[in-house]
Amino acid sequence: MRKEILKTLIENTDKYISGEDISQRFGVSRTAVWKAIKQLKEQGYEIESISRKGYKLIERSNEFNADELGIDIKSDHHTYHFICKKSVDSTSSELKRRANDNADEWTIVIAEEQSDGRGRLGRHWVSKPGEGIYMSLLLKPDIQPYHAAKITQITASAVTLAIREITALPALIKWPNDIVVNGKKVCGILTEMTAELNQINYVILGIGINVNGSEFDEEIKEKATSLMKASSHQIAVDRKEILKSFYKHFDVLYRNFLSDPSTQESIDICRRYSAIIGGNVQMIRRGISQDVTVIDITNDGELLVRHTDGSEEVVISGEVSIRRGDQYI
Ligand code: BTX
Repeated sequence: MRKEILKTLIENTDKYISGEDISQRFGVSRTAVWKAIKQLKEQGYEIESISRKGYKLIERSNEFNADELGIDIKSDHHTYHFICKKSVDSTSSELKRRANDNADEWTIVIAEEQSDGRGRLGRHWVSKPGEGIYMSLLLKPDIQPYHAAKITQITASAVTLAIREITALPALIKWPNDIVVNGKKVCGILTEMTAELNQINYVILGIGINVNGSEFDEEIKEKATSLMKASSHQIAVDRKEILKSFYKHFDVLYRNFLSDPSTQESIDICRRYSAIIGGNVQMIRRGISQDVTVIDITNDGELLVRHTDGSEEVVISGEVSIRRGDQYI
């Protein structure tokens, strides 16, 4: 009911809609309408109520709200199940608990902050309240496990396209799992999977995007930026617009991938917007740093590099970090 009323208010933004109209439309009492409006106000929606005129939505809540995301983000092919939290340890850990409890595919956990946001190889992801998108998505693809690495490339592609579409910032992909703007990291992707030999049980895609942060902790301030900080006008970016655009692109790329796992669509995007192809970088593997030239991303989403002795090597994503000089990239 609350979701339907919110939808009606959003569709009639800038207009008053009477309590009588709403109660007739949904066959509920005026008191039920009043209660739903009160709940929406508590969730941060600014709604004006004037007697004899009715209700008008003045401003949407800044926080993520599962009802609103469900109204704004839809697919013709599946139903998203949004779960929005004020605070969690990690959206990926929370989703894993739910996945082990049989959560549906396309369940999405989003939090305003994480107390224990996780990166790769046990690293930490700084997740300050309200400044970013901290989100995990549950997928159950019917594909061979060796194709799963491509899901990270699909995600990186969709995040990059969304950032470019909404902010016009020159976002680039730092293979395998980071998005950078002006050489600094704005997004990290953590892909986790549980699988049998020939079958994937589930994949949890964790995505962290720095959207509106302006100050970063000492440990990351040299390498991190946010979409707002990187833009010349320094105006806050609407996190929900980034999300909408991300799911629009992800839906298409992921569906094409499921119908043909050998598709090159997202690999081509990762090549086009690569931050490292053609560059000389340091590849750090198990604590050892090697100077290499990045030649290409292979059709399977691995990195093709040339060593200083001229030999070439295909590198898989799990094992390396990439740096350029003393810069992050
Ligand atoms: P990563 O291991 O490639 O990157 C982690 C490294 O990035 C850290 O060691 C630190 O140096 C740096 N870092 C930490 N926080 C930030 C930040 N906010 N901005 C820029 N750089 C940072 C990347 O791992 C994958 C991160 C995924 C995060 C998402 S958030 C939602 C989901 N839940 C969860 O616990 N993790 C994922």
